[in-house]
Amino acid sequence: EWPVGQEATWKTALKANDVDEDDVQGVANTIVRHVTTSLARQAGNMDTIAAYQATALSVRDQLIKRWNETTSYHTARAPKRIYYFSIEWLIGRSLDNAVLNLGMKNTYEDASRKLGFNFEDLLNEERDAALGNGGLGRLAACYIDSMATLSLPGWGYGLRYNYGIFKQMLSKTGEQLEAPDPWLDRENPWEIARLDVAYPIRFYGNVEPVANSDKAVWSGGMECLAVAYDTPIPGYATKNCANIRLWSAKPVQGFDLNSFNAGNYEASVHASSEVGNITQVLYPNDNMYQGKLLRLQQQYLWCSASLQDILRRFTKLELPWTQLPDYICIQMNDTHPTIVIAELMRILIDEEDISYDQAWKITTKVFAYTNHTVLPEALEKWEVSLFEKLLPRHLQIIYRINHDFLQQVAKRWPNDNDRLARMSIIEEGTPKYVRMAYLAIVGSFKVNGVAELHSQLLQATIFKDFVEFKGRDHFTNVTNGITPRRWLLQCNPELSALITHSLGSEAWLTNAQLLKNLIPMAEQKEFRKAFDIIKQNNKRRLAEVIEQELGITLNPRSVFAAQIKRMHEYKRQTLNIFAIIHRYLEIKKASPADRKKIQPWTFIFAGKAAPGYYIAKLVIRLIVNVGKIVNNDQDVGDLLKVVFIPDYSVSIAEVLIPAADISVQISTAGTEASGTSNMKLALNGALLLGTVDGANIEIAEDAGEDQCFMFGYLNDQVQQVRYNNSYNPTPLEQRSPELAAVFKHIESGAFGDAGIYDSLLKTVYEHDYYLVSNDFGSYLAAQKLVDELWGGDPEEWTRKAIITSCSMGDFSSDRSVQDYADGIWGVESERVPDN
Ligand code: TH1
Repeated sequence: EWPVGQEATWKTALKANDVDEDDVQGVANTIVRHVTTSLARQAGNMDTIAAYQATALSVRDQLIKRWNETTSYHTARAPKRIYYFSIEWLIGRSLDNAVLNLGMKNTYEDASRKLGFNFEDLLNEERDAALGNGGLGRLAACYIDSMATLSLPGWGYGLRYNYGIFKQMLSKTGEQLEAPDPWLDRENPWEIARLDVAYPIRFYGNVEPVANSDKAVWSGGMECLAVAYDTPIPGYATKNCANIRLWSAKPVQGFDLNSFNAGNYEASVHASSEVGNITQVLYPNDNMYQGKLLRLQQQYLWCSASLQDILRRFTKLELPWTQLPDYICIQMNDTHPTIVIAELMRILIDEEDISYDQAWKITTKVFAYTNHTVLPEALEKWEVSLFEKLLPRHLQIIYRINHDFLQQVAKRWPNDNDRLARMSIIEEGTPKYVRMAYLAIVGSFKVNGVAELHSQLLQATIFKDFVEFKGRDHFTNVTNGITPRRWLLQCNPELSALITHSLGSEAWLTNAQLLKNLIPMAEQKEFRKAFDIIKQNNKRRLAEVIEQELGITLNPRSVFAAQIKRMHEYKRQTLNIFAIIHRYLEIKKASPADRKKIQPWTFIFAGKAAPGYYIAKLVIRLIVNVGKIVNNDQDVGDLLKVVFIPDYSVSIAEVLIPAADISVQISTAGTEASGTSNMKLALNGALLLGTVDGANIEIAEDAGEDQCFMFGYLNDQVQQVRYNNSYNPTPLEQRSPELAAVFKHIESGAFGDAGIYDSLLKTVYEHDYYLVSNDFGSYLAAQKLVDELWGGDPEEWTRKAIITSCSMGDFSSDRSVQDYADGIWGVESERVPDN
């Protein structure tokens, strides 16, 4: 391996660069070396930003070492690999997570103290990597953490947006303002630019058929390059390190040489601007599809580059193409990467000379598809004309796939034209559309939903025809999960220490089922007290941040109820804010003596609205303005506070979640596919106040319904109620007199000029598609039960919180990822030996 005769020098050098996990001076040495070399500063001359950067670079060295060992081990072993394709990666910060997963947190704390810094301060200098909107992007981040921790041979693939999710600010009148998120303005120590790993990507152009074959030649149009940037992801308690490879678009040539030579400098740079746009910015829609050309360009660049990269790795094995499915599996995180199916077909047919039929056999054994939503407005449908312009060859292939597929359908159901129209990958009409979910189902060997109810719903509703055609086995469920490393160990160090102490080991961090061994501790007063103190400390920590940032003083003895998620009608932040106004009116009505019996609540909201989502933005405005009135009302005092925390992020979630007493999960039944903040909050001991929807159902099952406050119409009643709301409407006064009173109060101008919320109220007055009025009464009733427990039996509350937290083992993303590995991917652990 080594240059002949130089082995000793190499080995000595490698050894000299090694730092033991507990070698404080050694770690300090590497930090100082980065200050004086990488950062080019005089030793000692550094502020906290520089100290953070040098520390991050030191940690990065550790990661790269493991990354190298993992890659060469996997190359030598050549196992089947799993590739997780996600258009969003909502990673957040990496420093704390990395040192914890490396088992070096103490060492780094000591080293920074010895260099004159407080490690906690350094952590706060890091910017979030916010390349995602919400649950879907954060799920990918949790899954790659689990893939690394389970030592699975797997990589993530995505896009390196120059701008992540926008920064949210609030105007004086409570309106959401958006600013760009220039997260790369400071150098990103967590990425490794691989300027040598670049693939050509074509857009537009022409297709020429090749006579007597399935092949075609696609040429012309616009070419650019996709360049790789790697983010190493360390596993916990393993040397394995996974990778997220993100692509950045770059012009094939920086400028046009001809114009440059002709002295036309401006024209020479100009040509590349369309290419430069492609990976500029993340689309800020969650659960909402917008058929924009630039988005399709993003999807194709990402998929084509990733696939070329994967196939290059496979071809080094010098195996026949028929063995591709034995060596690779590609998991599609929603339909965003579905074009990769047509891309694999194109490469196999046009570039590798494989027949169409053979290519299809191979292709349909490689892909699996995860669906994350049943909301019709979120399902991707590309206009055929746009598709044809940008990706003409792919459209041809999709037509062929559809043709063969419909022929099979027609064979099974002769003369059923309705069925053919329903199932066609091409939606006929003006305009015509490509239905990406259908293409994903037809091109995959497995389709899954993300919680039990959601998976059942998929099979019973939007994919029913496909279940009949493909068979039950084509569809399955993998309930979502969250990584206990970030969502307990990192964000709640005190509770983690209590758990480790009580279990006598850290094994729960890789085997979350062990948490249930602590359930009996809920009966012990001492343990309850310890648990309670930790919750109080976390609440105080949050209250301090809110006091500092927003100038609102909170009562840490009040119920902290958190609804923290994207703003969306189906998630019903409306239900919550209307109930808050109701509570406010009750407090105002009560006599001073009666007020003493009212339980104090703090309602905490955080979440962004898509910039074009008018109603969601109005809800933010209402929440903020209700807060302004309520928080400053002398009659109310400590009994009610309403806080909207701007610019919700992974880092903010890490402070909010450990401080919550109540987890507000109140989507209309059947609308929230899974939810994942419900899992994070429960793991940190918040009681579930929720509807019978998504993963709430499984959380309540595991924690025990006694621990939860469930309410609202069930999924199977929603259709009927919705129908009645539209076609046999009753006045709001009858559906819910309490809500009618709340609306009256809003309309009186109590929270800003009369009229500003009219269009929001109208959605309820009229169709009330999300059943806000229908569920209002039972939501109030559920809150009343919360009041009784909080005021009546605090010990019992803590008991329930402990039981909830310790029952969440099933919601570790390790369990989810293991389910995928066993049930779908067919990949096994390949652990780098410890030596
Ligand atoms: C979310 C779902 O709404 C949520 O219920 C689920 O827990 C989460 O995915 C993870 O599975 C979704 N996010 C998106 C984002 C886009 C399109 C569809 C969905 S569904 C852009």
